[in-house]
Amino acid sequence: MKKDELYVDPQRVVPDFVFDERVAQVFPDMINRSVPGYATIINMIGTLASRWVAEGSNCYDLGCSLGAASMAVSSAIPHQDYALIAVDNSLPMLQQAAKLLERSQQDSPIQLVCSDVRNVAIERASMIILNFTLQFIPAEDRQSFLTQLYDGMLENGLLVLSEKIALSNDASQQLFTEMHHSFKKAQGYSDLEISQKRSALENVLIPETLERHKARLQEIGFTTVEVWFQCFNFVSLLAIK
Ligand code: GEK
Repeated sequence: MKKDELYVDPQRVVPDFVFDERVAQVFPDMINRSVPGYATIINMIGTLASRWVAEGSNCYDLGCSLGAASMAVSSAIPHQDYALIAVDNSLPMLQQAAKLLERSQQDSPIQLVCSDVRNVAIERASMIILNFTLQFIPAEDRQSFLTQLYDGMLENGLLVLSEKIALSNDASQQLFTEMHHSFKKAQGYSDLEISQKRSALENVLIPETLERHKARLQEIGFTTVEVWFQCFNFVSLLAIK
């Protein structure tokens, strides 16, 4: 696995973050060292899939990056009678995902699709995974996008929504930001790398509060909405139709 050193050198102007070829090359290292609990979340997505992905249904991994969640799903499901549609709008990320899939030699029904997740027709979905993707969708589109997902889900279908969150209490926001930075330092990132990455993401990754996420999912119609994972300002929710 190639090490993420994208922000090691000082940059006069830090451009907005994009999922380009350079990011695709180092992505597994980047996300594991940036998102506390990422490996656990990926594992548990497999566990959730083994309960939810019904025969004859579709499972969607939206914003799939290199396909880690899709691979966890396909390893966890005992039958082959489902379609797994993994979507990302970054071609370099998908090309890297295709290489990894080929190498893994998994006999799985994963279809890689290069598209904006907002343009995907969702049908007969028993499970939809949004693992740290919604945060990159413009805030004004989130309600209609999630409604579109809800409409394409089967009764009792599962949405897994993982997000970096903002905290409405300023002291808590400060505390969790500091704890996240401590986590990144412990993972070997320098203060300069942390601050340059933060600037790069500032206009690109827009976090919302947990209360906002929960209220919106309930408003759309999901019957059960629960946090199943949290580490500092990183959460994963499950929402059942
Ligand atoms: C994982 N889920 O490893 N349409 C399609 N893809 C998008 C869009 C969009 N509008 N916006 C962003 N992306 C993965 C990790 S990473 C999270 C997800 C992170 C894609 C983007 O290209 C990237 O691959 C992914 O969403 C977000 O389980 O890097 O913090």
